[in-house]
Amino acid sequence: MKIKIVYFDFNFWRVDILRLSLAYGNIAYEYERIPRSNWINFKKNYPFEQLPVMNIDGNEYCHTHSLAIFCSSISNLYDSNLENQLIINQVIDWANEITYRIAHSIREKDEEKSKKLRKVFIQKDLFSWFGFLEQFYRNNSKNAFFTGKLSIADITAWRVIRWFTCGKLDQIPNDFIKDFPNLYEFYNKMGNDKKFTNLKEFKEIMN
Ligand SMILES: N[C@@H](CCC(=O)N[C@@H](CS)C(=O)NCC(=O)O)C(=O)O
Repeated sequence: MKIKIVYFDFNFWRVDILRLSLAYGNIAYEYERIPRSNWINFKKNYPFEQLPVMNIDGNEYCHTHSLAIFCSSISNLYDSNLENQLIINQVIDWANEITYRIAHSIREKDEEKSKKLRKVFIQKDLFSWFGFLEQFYRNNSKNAFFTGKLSIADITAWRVIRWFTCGKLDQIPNDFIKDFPNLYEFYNKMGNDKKFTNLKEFKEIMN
């Protein structure tokens, strides 16, 4: 199978969970990065005019959740048990939900308006949506993983926590995750998995 992933020239959870999952499963892929500044010239070439896109044996596929299920299935990081599939899918949906909510402040070009939108996001959504995941993890996890063994759910939650704690999101303190002790512990444990941390994709994300 010939796989190519297309995304912008920056790291983001939507593409990174696909790459981390394939790499963890030792599955080779090509990676095409499109300069964000040039996107207007490329946008119309893609089925939903958004990235990430995956080209698999000459056919194009889109939407992070669908692509994550595909990548994790071939990497043995999805699950054949239907209840575990529901757990995994909800974590990916959570990642989409919190992304939609912070996106307003990221997309806003006017600096003052963007600051206000970020403040609203922090007051209204940041703590409640991380609180939802904390409770979800507490209710479902076993052996420190969402489904009892490493899956794309853990990779997704880890990558989104990394995004929110990397210090690049204005007004969000790096250590806010400490308010969610279960997620904080989960995040640190993922960083101790040598197979995971030795991936070149992991190193790129952490740099
Ligand atoms: N429904 C898509 C959303 C993807 C998305 O929002 N992609 C953003 C980058 S993270 C994008 O392509 N933005 C450029 C645009 O919409 O023109 C998915 O699940 O992957």
